[in-house]
Amino acid sequence: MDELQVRWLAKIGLAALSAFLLTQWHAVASAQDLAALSLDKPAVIGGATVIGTVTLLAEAPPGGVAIFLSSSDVAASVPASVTVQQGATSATFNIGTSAVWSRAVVTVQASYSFSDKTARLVVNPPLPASILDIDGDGSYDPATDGLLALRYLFGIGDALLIDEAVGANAVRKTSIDVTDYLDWVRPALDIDQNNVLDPLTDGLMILRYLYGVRGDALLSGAIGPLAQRKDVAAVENYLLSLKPPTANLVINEVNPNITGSRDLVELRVVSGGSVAGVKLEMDLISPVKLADLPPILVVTDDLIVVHMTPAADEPSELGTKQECLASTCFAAAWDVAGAAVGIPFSNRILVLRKPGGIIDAVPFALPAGTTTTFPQNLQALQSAGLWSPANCGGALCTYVSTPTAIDVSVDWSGSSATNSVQRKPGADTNSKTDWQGGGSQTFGAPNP
Ligand SMILES: [Ca+2]
Ligand SMILES: [Ca+2]
Ligand SMILES: [Ca+2]
Ligand SMILES: [Ca+2]
Repeated sequence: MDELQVRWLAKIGLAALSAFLLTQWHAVASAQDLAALSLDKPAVIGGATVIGTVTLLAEAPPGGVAIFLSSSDVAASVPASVTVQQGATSATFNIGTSAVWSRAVVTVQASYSFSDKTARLVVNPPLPASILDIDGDGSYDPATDGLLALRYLFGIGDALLIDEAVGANAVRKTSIDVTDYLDWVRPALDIDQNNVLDPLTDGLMILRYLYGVRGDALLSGAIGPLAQRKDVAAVENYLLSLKPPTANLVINEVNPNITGSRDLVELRVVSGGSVAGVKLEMDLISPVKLADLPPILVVTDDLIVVHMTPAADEPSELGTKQECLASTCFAAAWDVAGAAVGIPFSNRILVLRKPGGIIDAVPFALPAGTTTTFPQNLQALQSAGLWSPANCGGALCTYVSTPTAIDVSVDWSGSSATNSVQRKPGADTNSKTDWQGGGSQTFGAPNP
């Protein structure tokens, strides 16, 4: 009973005191009774069921005890209450989860009288493509990704988990982010498929594979009891599936001129693989990030459409091309949510980049464009050997050179609310002749 309650009691007088004490007796006694709320797993892929357990400090009194439940997020649903039966100290309940497009961190709460307990549950999207890129920097590295996986399998968490083991461009930098990620992909780390996650078998093979060890040496002494995946070919194929190569892509269609900065960029897959770690940027000098591609696996001729300034119902598709149901998404293409910026309809270079290099880059210009930073950006692209011609008549390309910086760039003046500039099918000479301008846009479909 706190000071406020004492003062309040003094006001209402003794007549009410006995009634108050009767109701409070139970509450005060039971306030200590809710000992714990626990979940059978800390993370699931949306759609799975989690079992929660509430535990009392003492046996439930006659009539049992109703524990009220709540969830902070629609991704996880709990019953309104769960009853601990008379004489029991605990009860379990099911937590249903739903499919999500991005990670949802949910707080599940159990309340009994004045006592609350909470538990953290992470509801994840489908498994990512590049599972062994643990730190999410777009590359597979034994000294970072391999070490993180091994430490995790040894049960190491917190600061020791990530100590000197995340790459410079890591997306997952903190121990919480890395642990959440490994909890998510955990089922895939059972390399020898014996239903046991073991650092000295599964972890060792992951580390060896990332160090380039192949053949019998990959498996030597590292297959657990009752393993179902235990021959060299099966283990190598499985590990390869967790470590797909980075896909090769080209910028395929652009419209920088759509109302509300809802500009679109289409990418075409030249050779399949993962696009995790691939970024779409604008300009080489002082680049502006337009999009981080999600960790999906793509195949040759797949199309990816990046939506700038995406609406809430245009999330990046992570599992299938049909996840986005908005009328502005494309059923036959991967829709990707870009940054909340438009692409200025001026002179710009669009750049597709992966860790360690540029995948594709295209300079776009208007016949009378005067963007001051454009010539230097074009010169940087040419000097990197990524655009032809490599210069303008033997000199640096400027607005007054012959030809001009605009002459050697793709003319995107035909872009309008409905028209776009498009790569000619199959053309990839890194020059303006690869492109055609001003036709009706064909986002999410092959270019004509
Ligand atoms: Ca990595
Ligand atoms: Ca195993
Ligand atoms: Ca789609
Ligand atoms: Ca197209």
